[in-house]
Amino acid sequence: MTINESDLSTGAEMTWCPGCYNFMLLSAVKKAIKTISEYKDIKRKDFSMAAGIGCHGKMFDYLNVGGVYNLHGRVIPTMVGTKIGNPNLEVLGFGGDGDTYSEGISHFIHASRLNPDITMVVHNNKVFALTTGQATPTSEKGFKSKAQPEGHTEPSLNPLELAVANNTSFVARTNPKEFDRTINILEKAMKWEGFSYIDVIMPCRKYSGNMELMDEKSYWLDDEERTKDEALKKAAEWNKKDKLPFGIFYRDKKETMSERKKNLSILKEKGDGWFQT
Ligand SMILES: Cc1ncc(C[n+]2csc(CCOP(=O)(O)OP(=O)(O)O)c2C)c(N)n1
Ligand SMILES: [Mg+2]
Repeated sequence: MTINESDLSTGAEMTWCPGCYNFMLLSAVKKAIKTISEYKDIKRKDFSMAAGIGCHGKMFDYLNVGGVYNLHGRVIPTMVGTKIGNPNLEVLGFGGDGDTYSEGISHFIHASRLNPDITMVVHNNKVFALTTGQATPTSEKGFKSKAQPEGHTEPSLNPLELAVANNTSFVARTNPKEFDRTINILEKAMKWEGFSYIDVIMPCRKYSGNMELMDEKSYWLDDEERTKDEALKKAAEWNKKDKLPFGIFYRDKKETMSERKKNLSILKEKGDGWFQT
């Protein structure tokens, strides 16, 4: 039985600001889930999500999929635990840039090494939005906020460069305004076996400042495979005045966490999901 998009709505009152990019991302995620449920012949109960704390975390309130609403920064370990507990689940995570690249950065680094078959979506508005606009690791140097009235003094973290350098299995960037492309990237990430990471650039309408300018400098990468060096060069185009690449930067097909663990004698003895018993 296929999933209807209406089945994926909780009916909860939406409290995102009018025009927030999260509306488009939520809608793209629903479409991708529907496609993947048909492609993999799985049901709504076969999806599991983890969400962080912040505006992005409200995905948990609005997307009718089971899972865990986490502590700030702990989306990835929850997804990893979910996958270990039940390797058959299609595990999705929604984190913020503050959530993933600040408090959760160690989990992000280790996920690339562990390579669990999960899909991590980072709502990167370059700001702690829910707590009213403080700088995060991806905020640009000079970014002004109530907490940094003279401008942020620190340089920005380049998350895609970190991900590629760390051999993350699937690395992509999208913009929810490019709706069809976003759906396509989400679907490819969910089909990918391994740690799929998508950085979703999405200016917060209230606190991100001049991030809207990204529309003028955006361009899309072709679908070709890239070597690590080529992907690193593309990832290095970050905070450049005149260009910002989008699309799939890097794919590295390598052994997943489940594939490595399947040879453990305890799993051979007790089968998948032995943690549940
Ligand atoms: C452990 C912990 N640290 C800090 C907070 C405070 N806090 C709640 S939401 C938030 C901002 C989240 O920013 P981000 O992850 O970028 O998400 P956004 O709101 O921008 O989507 C912070 C710092 C918290 N709730 N828990
Ligand atoms: Mg944020």
